[in-house]
Amino acid sequence: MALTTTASRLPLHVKARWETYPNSDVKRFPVPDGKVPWSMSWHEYVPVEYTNPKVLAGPVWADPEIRGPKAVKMKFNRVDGKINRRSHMKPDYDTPNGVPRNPCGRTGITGRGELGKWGPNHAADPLVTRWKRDDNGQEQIDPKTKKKILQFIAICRKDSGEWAIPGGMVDAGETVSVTLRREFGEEAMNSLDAPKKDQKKIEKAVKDLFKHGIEVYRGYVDDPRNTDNCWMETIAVNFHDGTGNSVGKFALHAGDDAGAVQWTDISASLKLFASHESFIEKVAIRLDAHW
Ligand code: RP5
Repeated sequence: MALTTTASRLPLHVKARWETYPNSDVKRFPVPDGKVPWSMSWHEYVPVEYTNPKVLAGPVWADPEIRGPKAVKMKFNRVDGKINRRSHMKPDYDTPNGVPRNPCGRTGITGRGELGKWGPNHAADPLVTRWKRDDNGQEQIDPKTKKKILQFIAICRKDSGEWAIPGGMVDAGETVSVTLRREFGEEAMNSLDAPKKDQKKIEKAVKDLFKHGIEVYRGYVDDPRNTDNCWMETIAVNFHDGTGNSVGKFALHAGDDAGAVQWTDISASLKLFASHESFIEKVAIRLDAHW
């Protein structure tokens, strides 16, 4: 079960307090569990300010500055033009001095780090599953729990080298269902181990499977890129190929280099990027699978 802060009942983030900020040498100001909630006063708190120069350079996916002489006003807690700045978990997150404050508490870093948007950065995570089968098509049972073993399509992230759900950011103006299909296509389909002539069949199988998703999670992600002023939120949706005759029958490259993709057995011993294990656990519970 996920830990929560006693003060807020929101999840207690852990990876968002990891000492070294991703892809940098920046060290976070250490935040002990008890000082995570903003409701705990802490005068000695001196977070480190950090925004990656590639974010400051102003690519299309990044916001402009909201502080200083070139400050641009944004509509937080609302849909702002094509950008959804509402939070799934806290509809009225605080914006002291016009700067959003992470509803899950202190992270030891201010600014945007690697993230483009102030406040919530919305993502979508497609959780594509099938039952594990032997060569005769027989479903595999875990000897201890006596429950069927699920597999999901995992990718190896190029940035951190960690295994993860093939999710991605919701682009400005995009619906979550489009993001789910696009990210799955970009990150997992390219590695399908299938001859060219089968690609059309695969595309159709994915299209059909993605018509019947079940949402398993909506809210905060304990992502190591989070800061005091911006954070990841996601909608995770399960697309289960129960018969194994749809996407489940296609082999994936089980490579061990960066950017690899593979069917991965689901169990409590999984170690994944951000809080992805907790989304997978929800799918295991939903399908009464081995965990
Ligand atoms: C996580 O980051 C989300 O759950 C999603 O999987 C991912 C989106 O970020 P990118 O993969 O686009 O970097 O917080």
